[in-house]
Amino acid sequence: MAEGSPRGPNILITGTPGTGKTTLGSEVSQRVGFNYINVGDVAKQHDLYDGWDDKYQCPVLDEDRVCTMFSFSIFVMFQPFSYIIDVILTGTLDIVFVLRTNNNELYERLEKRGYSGKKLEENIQCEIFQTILDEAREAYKPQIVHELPSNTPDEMEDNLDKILAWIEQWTISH
Ligand code: DAT
Repeated sequence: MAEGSPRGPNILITGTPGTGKTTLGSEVSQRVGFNYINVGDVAKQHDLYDGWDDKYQCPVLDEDRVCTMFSFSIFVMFQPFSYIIDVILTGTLDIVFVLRTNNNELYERLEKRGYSGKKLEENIQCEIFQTILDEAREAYKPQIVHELPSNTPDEMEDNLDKILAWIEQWTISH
């Protein structure tokens, strides 16, 4: 973005692994030309970890270093493991979308991804107890947090349309 031009909105797409963040986030960014940042991938590349989470069997994100790294971003896509959403991006986010998927569907997607045993069960429990939605509502102003169903390709299309419409409105009003 050129210097002096207005910034684009910061959008967080979050949800339990397998709910469709990567698919939807890539699609949105392609359509509108925003930077697309998959926080999970960047954390992996730069080793932005601080320990290991036994429950979800994944690395724990080093939130301070992640925040430093993403302070420049105009489009943020967060790939949660257990640490989910308590990244201190609060001040910079304009909207948060939490993707939700039914248990059976999510189970199949995660199994296909190679999850099994405790890791699979814990992630399904995470979705059943709407952990990420609750954490999002606690971490951000509830009015900017929106729940989106993500069970079928049609729902993915609807979500894409909703996000694109929101971006258009945001752009008009800024
Ligand atoms: P995440 O980034 O949240 O881990 P993903 O985008 O990698 O999830 O999607 C996981 C798998 O599920 C992938 O094979 C695409 C599929 N998928 C995602 N959202 C979907 C939807 N709304 N309907 C059908 N399949 C979907």
